Amino acid sequence: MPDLRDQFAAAGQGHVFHHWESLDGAAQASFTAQLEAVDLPLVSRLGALLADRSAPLSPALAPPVVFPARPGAERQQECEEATARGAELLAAGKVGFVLVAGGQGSRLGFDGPKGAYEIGPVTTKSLFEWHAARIQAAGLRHGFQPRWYVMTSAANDAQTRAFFEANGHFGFDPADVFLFQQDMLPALDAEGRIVLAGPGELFLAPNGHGGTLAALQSSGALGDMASHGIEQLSYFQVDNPLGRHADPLFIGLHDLAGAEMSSKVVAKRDAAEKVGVLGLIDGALGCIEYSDLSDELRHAADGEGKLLFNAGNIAAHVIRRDFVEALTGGGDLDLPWHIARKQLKCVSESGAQEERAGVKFETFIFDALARTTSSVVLEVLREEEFSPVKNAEGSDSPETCRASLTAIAAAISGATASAVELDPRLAETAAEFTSRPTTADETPRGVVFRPAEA
Ligand code: UD2
Repeated sequence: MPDLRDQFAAAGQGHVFHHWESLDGAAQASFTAQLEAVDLPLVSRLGALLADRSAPLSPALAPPVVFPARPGAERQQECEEATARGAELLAAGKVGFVLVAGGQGSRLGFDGPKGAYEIGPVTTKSLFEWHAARIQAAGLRHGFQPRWYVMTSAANDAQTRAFFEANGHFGFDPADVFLFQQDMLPALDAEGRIVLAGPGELFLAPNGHGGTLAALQSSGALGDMASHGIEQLSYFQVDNPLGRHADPLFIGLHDLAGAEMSSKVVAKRDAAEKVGVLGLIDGALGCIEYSDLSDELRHAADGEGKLLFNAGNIAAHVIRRDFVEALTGGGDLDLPWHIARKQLKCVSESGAQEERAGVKFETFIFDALARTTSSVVLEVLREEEFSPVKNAEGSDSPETCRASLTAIAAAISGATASAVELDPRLAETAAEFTSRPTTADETPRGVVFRPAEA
């Protein structure tokens, strides 16, 4: 123990041992394990970021080149070639599926991993199950056995594993599901001191979805992909059940462009919508956070009167495996750190519970876009591909998401109930759907269609 105490004291973090003597043996052991996992040099660098009072830079911002959602006739051939290429990569099993689900989803107010949230408009299908079905649908359509990589964090790993077990891995062979954990980081107070959640417990938070890259490497997921011949990663977030994770056009455009990392975007609802937009930041592709766009740029219009910064980031990417290998191979990924200021529930030096202003640190996956030499930005239609569950009520809530799922299912099936659900495995194979008799579910809430094999 003296070693660990000395190391923390030397880093100006000796206060974490304040309650040490009050802990019993088991508590001391678990606290020691937490402390040993802390990267003290990194904590010092993060503390220095807080101390840096220099004025923020004002980079030059410009809109990106976007491949339109409704391409004109002059692009038909390109679309056909790309779609064929994407389908070929899928059929050859060269695409792996990466779901990021390590976040805490606190805005939804749901106690449990967000993926366990039941989102089916008619059934109790969870977000996890929805994603699973979408991936399986791709396997059915293109004739391959998909591998699914799911990122959790210490905040929800055990619960997520239990949920997968309890639900029979949603029809996946467990050997085809690779769960891995991102790293956690200690939160700091305004002076850069590590915050304690309890007398023998650090206040830890997931290190942001940028942590996916390092975690793919350290968990062995990248190696697993290589051994299965996977060359491209289809990356997506847990909160959007509309995501088309095996979109041949997107995968094909990305591959034919020789892109390292590509992105899907939707047109912003209006200037006020609080989403990040893809854009050029001092000439490098990235995501411009809502709060970083001045009022003037937020409302600026192009020649056709459309918003100039209109490429709303839906956080769906295709990423080349060897790009992730190159970024993580040197051991220091060095994505920029983003600071989130929060009120943290913690324990004071006197041992009392209190709320204190603190800071969490995260890196973001889209900052890797700046490292690409080639990247495709594909616009897709919001009503077809983006209706996330973020808030308990209002916009981007379970209610709006179920309405979106219903609208899609109703359009495909012709059903007119207020809640309609179409199993994604069937939606992806719509051609078969039209030739198969539909069965109405008994449930009074609505109508549900299932494929014969589901
Ligand atoms: C994200 C984007 C925003 C927009 C929106 C689209 C950021 C900062 N903003 O907003 O620009 O594209 O999504 O829906 O990303 N996650 C982890 N580990 C973490 C943090 C997050 O796995 O440490 C996962 C999380 O489980 C979820 C996804 O990343 O699947 C998005 O996280 P979020 O809810 O914090 O992102 P949000 O909605 O603020």
